[in-house]
Amino acid sequence: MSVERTLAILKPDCVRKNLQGEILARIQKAGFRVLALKQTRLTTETAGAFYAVHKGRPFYNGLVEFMSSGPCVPLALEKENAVADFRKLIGATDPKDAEAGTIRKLFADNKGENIVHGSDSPENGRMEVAFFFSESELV
Ligand code: DAT
Ligand code: MG
Repeated sequence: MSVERTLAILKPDCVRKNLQGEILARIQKAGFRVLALKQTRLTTETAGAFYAVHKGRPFYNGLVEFMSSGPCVPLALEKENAVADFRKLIGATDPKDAEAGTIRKLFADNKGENIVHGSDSPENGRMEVAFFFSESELV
């Protein structure tokens, strides 16, 4: 296993529910190092660009609207096997399908508003980290 970077985003529903600290504590307890974090607000343009891979899907417009509906907290994380381990920590996209004890199972309302983003491959992890943070901010 190699050390990887992954991008997490505490989504606008997480911030609205004031769960940032609770979720960050779970991420840290699971052994992830935080290289960078900030609070920001995506516009429809930046949210659309971040999720460009889903353009054309029926849920795309709703996803862009939701992700730009309020502040979010992107985090650059590092750990051995970070991408797969983070996906395991957060659980399936739809909280109904997520395993017991996962972040989405515990805190998410539905498939569209599911508390947290996690990159799906090491390559996307690097690209998504770079979407939010410059190399000099990763410390
Ligand atoms: P994940 O976030 O688990 O990687 P994804 O990449 O397939 O899932 O989709 C990105 C986000 O889009 C997901 O977190 C929530 C939203 N989404 C995906 N499928 C959806 C659906 N069928 N209905 C509503 N929202 C959906
Ligand atoms: Mg995805």
